[in-house]
Amino acid sequence: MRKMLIASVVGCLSGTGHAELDWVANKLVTVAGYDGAPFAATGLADRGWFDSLIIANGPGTLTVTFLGREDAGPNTMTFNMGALSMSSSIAVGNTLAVPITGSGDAPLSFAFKDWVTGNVVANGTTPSTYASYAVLGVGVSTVHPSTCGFTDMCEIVKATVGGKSKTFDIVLGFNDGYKGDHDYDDMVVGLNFAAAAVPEPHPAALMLAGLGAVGLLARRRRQRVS
Ligand SMILES: [Ca+2]
Ligand SMILES: [Ca+2]
Repeated sequence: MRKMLIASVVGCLSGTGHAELDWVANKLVTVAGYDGAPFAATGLADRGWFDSLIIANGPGTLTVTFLGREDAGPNTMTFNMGALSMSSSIAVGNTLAVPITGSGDAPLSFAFKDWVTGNVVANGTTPSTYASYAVLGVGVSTVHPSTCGFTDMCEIVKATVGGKSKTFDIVLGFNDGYKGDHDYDDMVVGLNFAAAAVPEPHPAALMLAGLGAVGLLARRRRQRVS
């Protein structure tokens, strides 16, 4: 009994932070010829939000999962954040963990790079070249809670990776600098954000009540002993 009371008091002192990625949608684009093989949900995406701004409610950890690439004559692509980088030549399902240290809402400092054309596209930018990325699916968002209304969007967010079901906050498709298509399948990544646990204030009265109960138990124990 005493252990339970102490646990409940301690439990009041900490809580899990609010974990999510927000995004500010740019214009809707049609995705032509999406094939991002060998990602399980490919062939279904037919639209996305061009160069939308992705925002983390930091601090926390961003997990980037590689979900596929163009399967015909792919260029080498990377997804970069600071000194960390993920290449499009790795196996589907590989992840990159990126610590987010800022507090409050802040745009993620990522950039896609096409190493053949040299095009670099950063979060929320409108590039001067053909290269760009699009939000292909959204699982969690307070800014656009209803954007999973398209069937294809929902399916791509809840994908199968390595035979296991996996859900992503946001799925991004990068289109390389080649001017012949706009298929957004040249490098596809899934983003998940886990906010760091932060202390939450709790009414002092409840904590005092808990401590009082502990004291009462101790006094009863002393009475039993004596
Ligand atoms: Ca392309
Ligand atoms: Ca392509």
